[in-house]
Amino acid sequence: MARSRRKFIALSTGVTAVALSSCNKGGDEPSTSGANMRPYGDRAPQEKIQRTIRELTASPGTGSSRTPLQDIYGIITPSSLHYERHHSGVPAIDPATHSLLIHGLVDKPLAFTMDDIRRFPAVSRIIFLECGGNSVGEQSGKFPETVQGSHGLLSGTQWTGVPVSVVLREAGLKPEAKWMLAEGADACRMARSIPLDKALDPEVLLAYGQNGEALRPENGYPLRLIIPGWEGNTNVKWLRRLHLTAEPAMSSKETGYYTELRPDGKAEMFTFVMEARSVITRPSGGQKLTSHGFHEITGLAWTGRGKIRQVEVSVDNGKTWADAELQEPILPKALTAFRFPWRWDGEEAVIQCRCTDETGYLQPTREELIAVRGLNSGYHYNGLRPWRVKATGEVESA
Ligand SMILES: Nc1nc2c(c(=O)[nH]1)N[C@H]1C(S)=C(S)[C@@H](COP(=O)(O)O)O[C@H]1N2
Ligand SMILES: [Mo]
Repeated sequence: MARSRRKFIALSTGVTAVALSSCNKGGDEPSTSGANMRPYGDRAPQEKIQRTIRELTASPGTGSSRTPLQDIYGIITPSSLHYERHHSGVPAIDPATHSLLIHGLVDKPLAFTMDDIRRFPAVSRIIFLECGGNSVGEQSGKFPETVQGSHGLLSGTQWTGVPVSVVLREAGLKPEAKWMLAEGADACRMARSIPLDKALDPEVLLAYGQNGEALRPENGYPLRLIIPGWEGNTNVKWLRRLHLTAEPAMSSKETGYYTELRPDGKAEMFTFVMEARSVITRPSGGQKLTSHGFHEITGLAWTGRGKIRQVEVSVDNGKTWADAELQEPILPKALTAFRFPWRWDGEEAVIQCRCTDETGYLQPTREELIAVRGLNSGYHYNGLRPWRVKATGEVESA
C-alpha cells in the first residue's frame, strides 16, 4: 500500500516536470488575448456533467433529479447540480412580496418579509441533504447501474440563514406549543410537523443562502427550512408558514408518505434521522478502468448523528476490510470524503465500503437491514453498496 502510494506520487511529479519544462521554453505566449470578463460565470463548454431527471406521474411537476456523485469533487455540490425533489413543481416566488407567517400557540403572531429575515445575524453551515427515498428500491432488490441512479438524491451544501429559534423567540412561544408545522408555498402546500425541541436546536435554519448566493428556485427560493441530518422531506422549501401547535398536524407527507411499514404491519411515523451511510463513487457502476495497477478508490460517507469516525474498504467481496483515509474537513452532518489506494491486478474484484459514525453505529449490510425492517418499506435504506470490477475493467452493480 505504502509503495503504490509512493509510486503514484512519483508519477504525478513526473507529469508536473514535463509541463513545467515545456512552459519554460519560453516564447510561446498566446498570440491573441483570451475572452473577456463576464458578470456571471458558467462552466467550461467541455464540461458536460448533469443531473438525471425522473418525472413521476402523481401530479404535474412531480419528480426528482439526481446529483452525478461519480463526477463531483470534494464535499460541496454545485447548486446547479444539487439534487431536486418536487411534489408539485417549482413555484415562481417574488422575494419582494414573499413573507413567512408565524402563528398558532405564540404570544404575538408575526409575518416576516425577506428583508426582516435577513436583518437577523446569519450563520452558515456545511451539511448533507438526503431524500428519505434515496435508494428506495434497493431494499427489495432493484439496484440501479450507476451511483447517480442509486445514491443521487444526496448533495452537500453550505447553507446560510437564521436559526429558527431566534425568529420563534420574537413571536414568543406559549407553554402548550410542542410541534411546529412548516408549510411550503408550492401548489401542494407541502407541510411537515417538527417537534418543537428540534425546531429550537440552534443548528436548524431558515435558509436563504446556498453556496454563497441566494437559494436556487428548485431548492426553495427564497426561503427554506434546513434541519441538518434529518430526512430531506422535513427540509420544507418555499417556506411560507410556521404554525405552532400542541400536536402534530398529521399532514399527508407524514402519514401517507415517509412512514415505514414494519414486518408486524404497524407503520412507524416521524422517522427523522438519516443513519450513517457510505458509498464508493469512483470507480463505480458505468465507469471503466483502462489500466492495471494503481487506482485510488474514493467515495463519500455521511451520518445524521454527527461526525463520521471511520470508513473501511473491502476489495475482496467483503472477506477482509482495511481503513480508508478520511479527508479533512470532517464536519458533523456533512459529506465526508475518503480515499483508499488500490492496486488492481486485472482480476474480477468486488469492492465496497462501510462506515462507522461517532455514536459507534456501523453501517449495516442489506441482509442485516432486511432482518430488522422486513421488505415492506424502503425509505431510509442505508445498506452497503458493492460494485463489481470485471476483468475487462468495466464496473457494474454487484
Ligand atoms: N415545499 C416543498 N418542500 C419540499 C419538497 C416539496 O416538494 N415541496 N420536497 C421535499 C423532499 S421529499 C426533499 S428530499 C427535499 C429536496 O430538496 P431539494 O429539492 O432542494 O434537493 O425537499 C423537501 N422539501
Ligand atoms: Mo424526499
